This record gives sequence, structure tokens and C-alpha cells, in this order.
Amino acid sequence: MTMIPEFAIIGHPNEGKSTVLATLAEDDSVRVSSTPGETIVCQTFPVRIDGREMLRFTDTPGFQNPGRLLSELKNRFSESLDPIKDFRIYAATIPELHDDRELLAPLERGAGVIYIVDGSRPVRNVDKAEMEILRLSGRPRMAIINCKDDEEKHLPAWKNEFRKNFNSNRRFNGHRATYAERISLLEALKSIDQDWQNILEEVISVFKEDWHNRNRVTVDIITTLLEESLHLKLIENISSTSNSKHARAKLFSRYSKELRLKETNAHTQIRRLFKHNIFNYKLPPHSLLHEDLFNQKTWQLLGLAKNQIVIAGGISGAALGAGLDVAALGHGLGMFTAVGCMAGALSAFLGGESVSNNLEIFGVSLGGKQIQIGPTKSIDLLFVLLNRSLLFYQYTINWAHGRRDYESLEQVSSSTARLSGFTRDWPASKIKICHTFLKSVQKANGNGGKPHDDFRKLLFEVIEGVTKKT
Ligand SMILES: Nc1nc2c(ncn2[C@@H]2O[C@H](COP(=O)(O)OP(=O)(O)OP(=O)(O)O)[C@@H](O)[C@H]2O)c(=O)[nH]1
Ligand SMILES: [Mg+2]
Repeated sequence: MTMIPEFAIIGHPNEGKSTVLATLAEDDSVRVSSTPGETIVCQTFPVRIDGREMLRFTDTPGFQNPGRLLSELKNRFSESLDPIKDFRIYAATIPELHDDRELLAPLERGAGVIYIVDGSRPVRNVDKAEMEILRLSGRPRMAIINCKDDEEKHLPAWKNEFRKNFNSNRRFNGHRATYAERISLLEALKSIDQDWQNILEEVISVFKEDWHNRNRVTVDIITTLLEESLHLKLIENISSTSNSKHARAKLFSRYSKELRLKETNAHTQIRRLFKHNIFNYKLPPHSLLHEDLFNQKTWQLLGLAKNQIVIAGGISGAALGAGLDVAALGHGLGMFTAVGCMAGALSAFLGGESVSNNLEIFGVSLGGKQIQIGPTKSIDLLFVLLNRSLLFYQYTINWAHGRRDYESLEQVSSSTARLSGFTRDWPASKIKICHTFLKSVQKANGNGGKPHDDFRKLLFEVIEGVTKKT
């Protein structure tokens, strides 16, 4: 049986211990609260990959009486082989030592120490006592500076203390840490004890592979969403007595509802894949993802740019400039510019006005007793769904598991920096791959809607190119 390394997350109350743990273990079930003393018993969070436990982190209560704890340990130091164990026996019946006794439990069983401090405040005497306790424990230990705000003037003083008491120290922000920062923290943990070096080496390589796999699964989820959405076809029967306008309205509403549902399902799968299971993180207030899938702004910002439509349609820019109807090229904006919004387009369509042509991009056709919608001819639908999924993916991987809200408005705006999608700078070659995929889905209509594997593979690779850069 291989030994599973355990690290206890220790520190003063309310410094962000549980936050750092949640982020490191990618576990959003960890309780985080602005009230000091939230954590009162130790709780171990295993980190599993494919069901195999690789590592465990133990959350602990904050130090209550570090001064007293230090002198109790020092008293036992000269005559006891295991001062921590002896102290824990002694403190079992003393209520005011409950938290201090509890937080030492993982050390008694051999866990390593990750000591957390909020480096944006000055070093105090209690902190020095805490650090000395940990040094006396003799366990391998690393200090982490989790700066709650951007104040840096106290850092040299903290580092000076850390050098005396710890094997290693790092900065790590429980709210903002990325995947790469998590890996580099684990890399640093290797150095605090030689006995852990090999096992942590293995853990890191399994983590890296797992991350790579999750990204590939994400691309697969997005490719499938595109395939299924582009292929979606619905038929409504019109009986001789029924109202055909009503049937068309019903059909379009079913169609848009199904697409929204497919999109939501795909995004939920991505969220789960990145282990955001419990806490439903918030998208920035003015994220485009709050807009409806069929909203003009969404299509303008996330659809193809004009020059890209030209590429996709294989026509000259001059023809476009000369006022050629872009809707004819499968570009949904024509529809929006004609009537302003999808609801307007729909009512115009139902009213039989000339803009009805614009709905052809969704493959609406009327034939005898049936009306049909889809498979779509709109390449924009592909781009809108693709960009929205990539936006969602970007928020998801950058939302640390310990974070429960936005810290400041500034952060909100920086996380919405990318407003116009991921595909705006795509060259002709990539747009053509998307176009070929769309055509292939249309042709596969009688074939269960599965486009040729080669076209799927090409699209997969183009999307993977974005996730590798994100
Ligand atoms: N702005 C900011 N707030 C943070 C950061 N880390 C933690 N916090 C907040 O600080 C508060 C305390 O965080 P916890 O993780 O619960 O702290 P703790 O050390 O586990 O606290 P106890 O369990 O009470 O000892 C919460 O409101 C967190 O959201 C950070 O990096 N930046
Ligand atoms: Mg806590």
C-alpha cells in the first residue's frame, strides 16, 4: 500500500485556511465564512483522481491560545518523547484548549504542515508563537502567504519569520490561484521532505494528465453540442382545422427552447468536470452569458465578424459592400437588423412579411401539412454557441474553489475583458473548417446527423487550440 501524503492547513482564525484548502483540493464543499471560528473540528478532504485517493488535506480550527500552547509544549519538551501527544492528553478536559488540541491532531499522526497567514497585515507576537509551535512539532512545513488584499509592505517581515521557522514559503492566493499555480505549489511541497518527493512527483504527473484530459473532454462536449444543435430538426403538423400561424409560433418556440436546453446541459457538464459541484459561482454581472442565446447583442458580439462572413460565404467584400443580404449567407444579423430582435423576426415571419426569408437560415420550410425547422443553415449559430461555451469554460477554470464571491468591482470588469468572443481573429482556414462542419451536418441529415469523422476531428482540433491558450 502506498502512503497517501496528508497536509494539515493550520493558522490563525479567519486567515483563509479553509479557502486555500478548497482551492488546493478543488473542493467547493469546504465551509468558508467571514466569521472567525468557522472551523471548529478537523476535517479531512481527500483528493481523488479516477476514484484513487492521491493526497489529502486536513482543515483545522484556528489557534486560540498560541501563547499558552507554546509554553505547555515547551514544558513537556525536555522530558517527553512526544510532547504533542502528551499535550493532547492533558488538554482533553480543558474546554478553552479545545481548538488548540484539535488542530494538533493531524500533526500527531504525522501530517505535514501548511501554515496560512494573511500577509497584508503586520506580524504580531501571537503569530510568532504559532510559528514556533509548528517548528517545535518537527513536522515538514511550508508557510503560505494568502494576501487578502494587495498590501505588500509587511511581506519582508513575514518572510523573515518564515525563514527561521519553515522549510519553504510561497505566495498563494486562495481566491485567484490558477491551475498552474496549484501545480507549482505542489512542486514546492516536494522539497519540504525528501520522503514525500517521489510520491508527490507521481501525484503531480497524474494531476497534469487529469487536467489535460478534462480539457479534451470539454472540447468533446462543445463539439457534440455544436453537432447536435446544428442538426436539430423539428416538425409540426398542420391539420386542416388548425391555425398555421400558431403552429409556426409553436415550432419556433420549441426549437429555441431545445437549443437553450442543449446549451445549458453542455455547460453543466463542463462545470461538473471542473468539480464545481455545490457552490453555484456567479458569472460577472454583465457577462454576455446572461443574455439570451437568441439576443441581438449576443449574435453581434459572438457571431462571425463581417470580414469572416465573406470568407465563410466565399464571396467578395465588394458584393457585401454593395448591399448583398448577409442573411443569404447564413448570417443571422440580417434578421436582427431588419427587425431588431428574434421576437420581432418571429412575429414578422408569422405575419407573413418579407423578412420571413431571414428565418430560412434556421431551415424553416413549409410543405403541405407539415412545417419543419432545422437543420439550420446558420453558421452564426455555430459561432455563437462555440463562443458562449468557451466563455463559460474560461469562467469555470478561473473560478477558484475557495472563492465564493467577487471581491471588488474592478475584478468583475477584468473578468469580462473578452467581450467579442474567441474566434474574432480566426484566419480563413479555421472558419472554413467550421463551414465544412456545418455543411457536413446538413448533408448528414438522412444519416442520423453525424458529420464525417474527419470533419469532426478537424473542428475538435480547432477548438482545442483555444482551450490550450486559455
Ligand atoms: N479578499 C479575500 N478574502 C479572502 C481570501 N481568502 C479568504 N478570504 C475571506 O476571509 C474569510 C475567512 O476565510 P476562511 O477560509 O473561512 O478562513 P479560515 O482561516 O478557515 O477561518 P476559521 O475557520 O474561522 O479559522 C472569508 O470571508 C473568505 O472569503 C483572499 O485571498 N482574499
Ligand atoms: Mg476555516
